[in-house]
Amino acid sequence: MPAKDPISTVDPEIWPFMQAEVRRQQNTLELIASENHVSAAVLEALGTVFTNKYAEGYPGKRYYAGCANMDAVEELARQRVKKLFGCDHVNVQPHSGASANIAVYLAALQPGETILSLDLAHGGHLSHGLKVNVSGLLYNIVPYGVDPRTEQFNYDHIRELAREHKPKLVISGASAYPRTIDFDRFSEIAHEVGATHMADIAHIAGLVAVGLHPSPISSSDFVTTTTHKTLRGPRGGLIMCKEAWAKKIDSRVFPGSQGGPLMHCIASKAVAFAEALKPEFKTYQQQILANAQALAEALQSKGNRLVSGGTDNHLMLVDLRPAYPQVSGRMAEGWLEASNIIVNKNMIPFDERKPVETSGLRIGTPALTTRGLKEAHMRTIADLIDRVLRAEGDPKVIESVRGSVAELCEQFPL
Ligand code: DSN
Repeated sequence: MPAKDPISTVDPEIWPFMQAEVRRQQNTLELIASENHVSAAVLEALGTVFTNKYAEGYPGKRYYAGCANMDAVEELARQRVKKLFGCDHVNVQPHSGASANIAVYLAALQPGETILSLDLAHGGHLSHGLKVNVSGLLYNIVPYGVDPRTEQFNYDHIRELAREHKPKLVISGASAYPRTIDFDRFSEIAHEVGATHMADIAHIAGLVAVGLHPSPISSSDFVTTTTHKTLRGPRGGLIMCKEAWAKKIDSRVFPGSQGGPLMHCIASKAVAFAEALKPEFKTYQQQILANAQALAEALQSKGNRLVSGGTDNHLMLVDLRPAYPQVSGRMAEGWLEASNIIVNKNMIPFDERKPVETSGLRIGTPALTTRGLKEAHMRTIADLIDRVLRAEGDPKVIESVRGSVAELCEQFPL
């Protein structure tokens, strides 16, 4: 429906910010590993009248009348996820990845029971056990980290921790881990001690969907993900599980932890899943990986140290200490933002700086790959990043880099 009263007229206060955000996204290089640019169709679905409807319950079993179209859309979304990932059961209602994880905890655990999960400071996620998150408040968290030498998982050590602490739930998955995750090994470790295994594939869901990263679907008990990172859908979450857990998972999402589903988001998720089922989506994921390799190699060739020595996926972690000992992640993030290159500061394993300062940068390629940038552009970007960091934020260098960024952005309109 064309807008009769456009936002610019109805709310002239908010409209300039919306325009400014369009310009910001167009005029910056987005390298935050968890962000992406959705298609026009995904965006259009978000702004539909599905937002007007309450639809508590599930297809065929709603608490309000008038839900026939909700049922059809949610069922389509579910069928598409099943096809995409090959799972037994899926719940597409979680409002976010964190909400999806909470629903799994409510299904798999009693308060006070133990979760074995990756330390946030080693690349984990706050919903996997941060003290001030519901996961850390309700459950006993035993963290595992990466090996100090390889900066990768040491599965034997994780197994020892599982044997010692007897968790009820083992969580795999990360927010800042550049290497392939052996999900089957995590399942073995969990099942050996009588625990269940939840794989949170939020970052790598797109890669998993097209077979470019091993899938946890067959070996794990629960798989959660967000829908907006490499999967390139709207902001949201979902849970996949074995049939035996289906009823419990559904009841822990609604009414356990959520009320009415966001049906406009579910419609938009369905559109994104349809896009992900197309052959072009695999080509896109392959290019994400090729771009990440090119960027990693170019950064390394300029003397930057990458945590674990490189990347297998869509992201890399730059350890700033060897090349720029005086530069923290916070400083680097700020100078790069001033240059219109958007990355995020990130803890590196065994970081001596505080989380607000950090010694690392996390850099990912999904968003720029969506815009059409290829390996040669990644080499240019590595050069621009390196120039800003070596100049320690010199305004003249920032000004010059902004010019190069503007040229690149113009070549690749959103
Ligand atoms: N905030 C997300 C990330 O950047 O990885 C995780 O939820």
